[in-house]
Amino acid sequence: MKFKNSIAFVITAVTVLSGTAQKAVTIQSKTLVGDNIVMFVPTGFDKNKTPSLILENEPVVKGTMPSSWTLVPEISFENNKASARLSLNGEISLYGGGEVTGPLLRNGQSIKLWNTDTGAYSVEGGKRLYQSHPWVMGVRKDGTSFGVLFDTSWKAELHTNSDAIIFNTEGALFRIFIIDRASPQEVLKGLAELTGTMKMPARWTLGYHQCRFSYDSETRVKEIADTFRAKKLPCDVIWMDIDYMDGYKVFTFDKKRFPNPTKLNSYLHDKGFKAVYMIDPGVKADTTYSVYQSGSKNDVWVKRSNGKEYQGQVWPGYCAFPDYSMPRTREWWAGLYKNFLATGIDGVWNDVNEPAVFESDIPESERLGTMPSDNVHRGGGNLPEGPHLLYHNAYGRLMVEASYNGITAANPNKRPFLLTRSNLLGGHRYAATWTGDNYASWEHLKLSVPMSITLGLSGQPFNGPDIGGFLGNTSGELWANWISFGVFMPFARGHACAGTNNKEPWAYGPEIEVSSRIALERRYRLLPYLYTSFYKSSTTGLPVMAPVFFADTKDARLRAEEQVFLVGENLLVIPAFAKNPNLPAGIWEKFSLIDGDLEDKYQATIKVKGGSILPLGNVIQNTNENSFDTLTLLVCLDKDGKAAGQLYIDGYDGLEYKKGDYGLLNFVAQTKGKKVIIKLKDKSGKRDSSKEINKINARVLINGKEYNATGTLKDGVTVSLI
Ligand code: NBV
Repeated sequence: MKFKNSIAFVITAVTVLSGTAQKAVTIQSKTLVGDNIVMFVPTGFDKNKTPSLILENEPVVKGTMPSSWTLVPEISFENNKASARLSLNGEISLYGGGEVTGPLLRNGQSIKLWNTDTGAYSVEGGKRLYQSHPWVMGVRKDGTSFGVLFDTSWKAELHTNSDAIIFNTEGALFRIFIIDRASPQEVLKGLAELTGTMKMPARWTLGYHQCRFSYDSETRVKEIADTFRAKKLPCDVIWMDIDYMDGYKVFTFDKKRFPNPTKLNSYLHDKGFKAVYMIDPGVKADTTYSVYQSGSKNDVWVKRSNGKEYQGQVWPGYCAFPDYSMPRTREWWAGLYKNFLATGIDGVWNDVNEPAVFESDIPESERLGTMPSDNVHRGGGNLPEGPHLLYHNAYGRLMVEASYNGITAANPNKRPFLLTRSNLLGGHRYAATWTGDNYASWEHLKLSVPMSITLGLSGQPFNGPDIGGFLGNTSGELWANWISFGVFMPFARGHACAGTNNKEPWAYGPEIEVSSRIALERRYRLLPYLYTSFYKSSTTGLPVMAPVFFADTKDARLRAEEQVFLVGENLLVIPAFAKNPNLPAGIWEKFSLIDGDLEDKYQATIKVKGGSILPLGNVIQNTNENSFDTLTLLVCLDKDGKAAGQLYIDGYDGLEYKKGDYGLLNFVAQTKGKKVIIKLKDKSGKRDSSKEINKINARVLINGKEYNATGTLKDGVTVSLI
């Protein structure tokens, strides 16, 4: 009963401090903080009780709420718990809530915001997962849209009912931001104005990633890497799970199985791979271990309510947990990455940072899977001291901020890559994410599509599932189906749990290997378009993987469609499993990316939108290779015989692009009689793209037929339709 008592203690303590409970709370200010963004501040709001861990910057008040504004929340406070309610009028499709199971269309759903280690999404029927996104987006019948951001990390529940959005917390009053704009896309841009955009990732992070919990020696890692190259299966990254550590102690290497990480990393680099290594938050409470020693010296650990150091059991045994709410902890933690990354590590994976705690010392019925809610986080800087109940949902988010700073400081001229399991709305500024421990089942294969779309609609564009399913054994058929659409998702990584069958693309026999190769080659062909979509996302906040209703926000048929998805605006992906999906109206031409892809039963059908031009590269084995000795422009004309498209190129890593070393190329196509003329219309950025791109192959798609011609970047291409 340890936990229940401590909760009771927190509640009683807070009640006594704040006096009598009250119900409806007046709104002290309703101000305009952006283009059609209103901030609602309840009377009694205190940022020392509810700091913002979500916004990128403190909003600047630009005026008062417009008189025509209709979306005003009701706020209440009872028993020291703040809640908000926004009434809904008319038919509204609801989306968002971040990492959720269940349908894309969120009407009639309830979720809990309490970050949880939930293998196979089994905790409370999948109602609480690893991350918290207190955010809902509504789309009206006419396609206009609004978004509501509840700016709090206190433990909460979100109900998206038919008549109201209800957000009940277990903590102090919080601010609410409402955006009301002409379309869901504009609302998501508004969300990014509040929470920031994803930083442009290095191009290698968009390649295929191979991972497994139990690549448990450098010999095995090399074997995996060598097999990719021998079999000509494109791949950019090999991942090191906790197996590389010495007794699961973070920032250490097992001396026998991973004796020389520098050598292993350069072996991988020589073969065109990058190496990503896991770092967990729990630090083994062992006085002979340098990380524990330095952490203790700097007094960085989360405390019990009685002031003692909190210790909980995780992989290495009893661990202390860094209190990332303290600036000095974040600084100390960031500093740990320097020597670690100096071994040639390219990216970092922060896992189990809900934080998950085994609690094997507590009777099973009372286990919460995390630390006690009355543990103390001491804060500092602009963060107050607060209980775990306040900081739990921000634990992963503050950890990745510290990790991000460490990675950036260690390699200031590279773009940091960090993957996290736990996070909070706004945490996309620091880390990409994956959807945790899914199961190798058809149900989870299908679910991975709405899950990833919803993350994108909640401000986290860089995400994807464990392709193939993490837990349980995966059949060849399931794998081939999953990888065939998984390669079109923003983050494409195959992963598997220890003790399950092998899940590499070749593990299921020759037939599935052929299909896997086609799928991977398709991703690499598409990289220029994908990279350009990431660029757009990083500058606007729009998702990379979008729901199909984004193609026509007024088309009611598309609002609940969750089997198919868009990549950027112009590519439609219809996974092989999709049954009678609702597809957007207008011109969409099916096309082939790789010889044999249209005949392969596992592959997703892909279509390009009328009026657009997709830039495609060559099939390469990894992103170090030249994608553009010929640039392919896939042209799908609109009803007027025109098309336009963009290609973004830069140094693919590093920060020179911020100083203008990039090229944003605008291509246009126009029909003249029986000819289509494709040319570079204009270009922004200082990069001399003609050095990278010379030859152009244009493929024009009209009514299921294809017409080709080649030309140059300078002169363009003329394609004859005869
Ligand atoms: O580090 C092992 C795993 C990892 O492979 C997985 O992706 C994480 O979600 N990790 C969880 C720890 C627990 C696995 C049962």
